[in-house]
Amino acid sequence: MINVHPISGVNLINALKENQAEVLHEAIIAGLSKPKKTLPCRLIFDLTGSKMFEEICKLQEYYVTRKERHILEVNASDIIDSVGGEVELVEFGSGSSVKTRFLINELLARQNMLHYIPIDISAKFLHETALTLVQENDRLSITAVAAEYDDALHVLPERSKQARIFLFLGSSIGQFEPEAVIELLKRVHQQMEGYDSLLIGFDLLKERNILFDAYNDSAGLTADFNKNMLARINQEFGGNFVLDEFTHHAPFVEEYARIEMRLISKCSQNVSIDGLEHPIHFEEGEYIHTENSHKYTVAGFQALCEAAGFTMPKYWQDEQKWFALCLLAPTK
Ligand code: AVI
Repeated sequence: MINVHPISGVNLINALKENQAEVLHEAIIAGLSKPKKTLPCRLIFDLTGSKMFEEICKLQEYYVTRKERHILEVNASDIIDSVGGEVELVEFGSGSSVKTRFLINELLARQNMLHYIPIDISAKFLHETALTLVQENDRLSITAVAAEYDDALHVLPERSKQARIFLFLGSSIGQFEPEAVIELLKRVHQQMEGYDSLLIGFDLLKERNILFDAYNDSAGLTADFNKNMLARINQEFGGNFVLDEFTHHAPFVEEYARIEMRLISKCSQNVSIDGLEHPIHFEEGEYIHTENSHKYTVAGFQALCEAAGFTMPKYWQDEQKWFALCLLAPTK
């Protein structure tokens, strides 16, 4: 079901499924019923989770946002030069759009108006952000799309004559397993014209202790963010998780080159959720795998992009080579 309604200069397209809660409920039960328990990572970004993540982004240990912001700040002009011409921006997983502002400002210095199309699953957060952005700049027109990435691809507003820059910032691509990255990029490719481009921020492999500290911060914000998934199950799906009976742990798993977010049961316990015939049993030490964050070399990421039909004419890194932003062009 798609609703389009303008609120204070922002067009909103809501393509979130009406039975979203039901689908999520089923995915939660399916994941927790597996021998190796998992939770769907989209559970992490409700309004509370999105706001918690904003706080994580300010942490010294969580370098991801800082590095990417720096790359964008220093290279915004070069990035836009590399694209050329008047464009509109489509951003997947836009969150607070803080870093996107560097590109927005650069574009508005070159063109009169900019159509910005942020896509996010947290509808409330998306709307709040879009309203703030249009209030900040009257040469910006926004169509905010509340949707999962794949659904968004089918409800994007009709294009103008301008080229489009599609954006995946903040290492949001890192949540997907490499094969899923290829498939997702192929689907984005199908929606692209030869003159469009794709800009992706991805996190680079680095010393393991730096990676570990970024996802196991000393203030415990990432732990609270991870446990927010359990709190949501309690509030929205009639769960009775005791949050203190779980410990957050996010190791770097060499085999998959990724950080795995986990919640480890501190004791042997049972947890019930509405709709479950029997409670779910946890052994002491057993964990729920809640999220992945894949790390790459530039060459490794480039190989995935090429497999999806793109070339990588250019990329930018910070001085320490901790994070990279790459520009992709579709091969037609
Ligand atoms: C949203 N995503 C890019 C974050 C990351 O770094 O993979 C999620 C995150 N999880 C814990 N900290 C941050």
